Amino acid sequence: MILSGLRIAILFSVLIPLAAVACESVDITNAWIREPPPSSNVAAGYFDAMNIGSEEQIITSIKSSCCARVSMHETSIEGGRARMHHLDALKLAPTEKVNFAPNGAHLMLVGPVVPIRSSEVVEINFFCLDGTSTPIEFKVLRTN
Ligand SMILES: [Cu+2]
Repeated sequence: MILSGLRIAILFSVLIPLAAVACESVDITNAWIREPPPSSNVAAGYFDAMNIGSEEQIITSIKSSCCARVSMHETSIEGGRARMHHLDALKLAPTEKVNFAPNGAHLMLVGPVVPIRSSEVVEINFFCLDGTSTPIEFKVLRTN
């Protein structure tokens, strides 16, 4: 009996922070930035996001001291050409997973003020609609 009570207490201690801090119920994994050419003023970041909570979550902005500007972009093919569009927000239904991946949606990092070179780590903050945020470490990877 004592043991099962303890188990319940542990369970609640795990679940309550997720419910209380909304952005923490967005699980961000595989966060990485493609190392840009040395002369480039832009870089692209990628990640997988999953809503592990029970309510819809909306990522409303992404900020980092790494760069002058960070925004979410999606890519579409129009007339055989890839075009980027600004994404105002990213909505995630419960259990929904989205992938920001090469040739698709990505983070656009403009005007880096820190070196975005392979083996560096760049911290990027995800902000949710309720004002909470979660910091994510993006690894810079060389792909060529
Ligand atoms: Cu872009």
